[in-house]
Amino acid sequence: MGNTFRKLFDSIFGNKEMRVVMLGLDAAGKTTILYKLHIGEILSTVPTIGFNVEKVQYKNVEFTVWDVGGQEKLRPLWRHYFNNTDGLIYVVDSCDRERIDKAASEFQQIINDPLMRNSAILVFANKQDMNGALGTAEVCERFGLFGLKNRRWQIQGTCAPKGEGLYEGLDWLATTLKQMQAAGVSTSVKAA
Ligand SMILES: Nc1nc2c(ncn2[C@@H]2O[C@H](COP(=O)(O)OP(=O)(O)OP(=O)(O)O)[C@@H](O)[C@H]2O)c(=O)[nH]1
Ligand SMILES: [Mg+2]
Repeated sequence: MGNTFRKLFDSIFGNKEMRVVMLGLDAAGKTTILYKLHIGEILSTVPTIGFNVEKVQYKNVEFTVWDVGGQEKLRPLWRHYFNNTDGLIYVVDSCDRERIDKAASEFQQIINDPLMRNSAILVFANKQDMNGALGTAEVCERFGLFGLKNRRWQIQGTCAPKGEGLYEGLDWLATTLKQMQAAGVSTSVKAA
């Protein structure tokens, strides 16, 4: 479809394209989530060096999801993915109690970046199937989510290999981004 026709088609049928960046510390479960959403299968993953990107269609929204490697040496590269991003999916290993504060400080740094100031924020408290996982209320508290001002955010408990919670999260993201855009709120910021 040509670009102009595609835009007209999308405006009639309410289709939207959204750019989403998925971040979180290494081994949080990002790549597992991306492939569960994209092909519905459990794949074994290797640590991501660089990024994976896939399109995920859900409820009239075509999400382009960028899954970026979370190892410490790769984190300085995250900001290169912030430009023009509508939504952040931040994935937390809810069992990794030792690194929960590190996960929280990296999260705060992302959402306070000027390029991310308008993006909707979805936190996946992943690995809920494991004994000792922090619950969503505790992750909320450790992440300071209740104190966020003028931000649209949601937290969702997930178990990525089983797909549990993933579509509930995407549902929220699709609805929220559509509402924000319908209200004339821009969800992304373009780098100057
Ligand atoms: N038990 C359990 N294991 C999970 C879950 N999600 C992911 N895993 C496992 O956690 C490990 C790391 O998952 P990845 O998806 O590779 O993690 P990642 O966030 O992409 O890591 P980087 O690419 O290094 O940033 C894999 O062995 C997954 O099978 C979950 O919900 N429960
Ligand atoms: Mg990965």
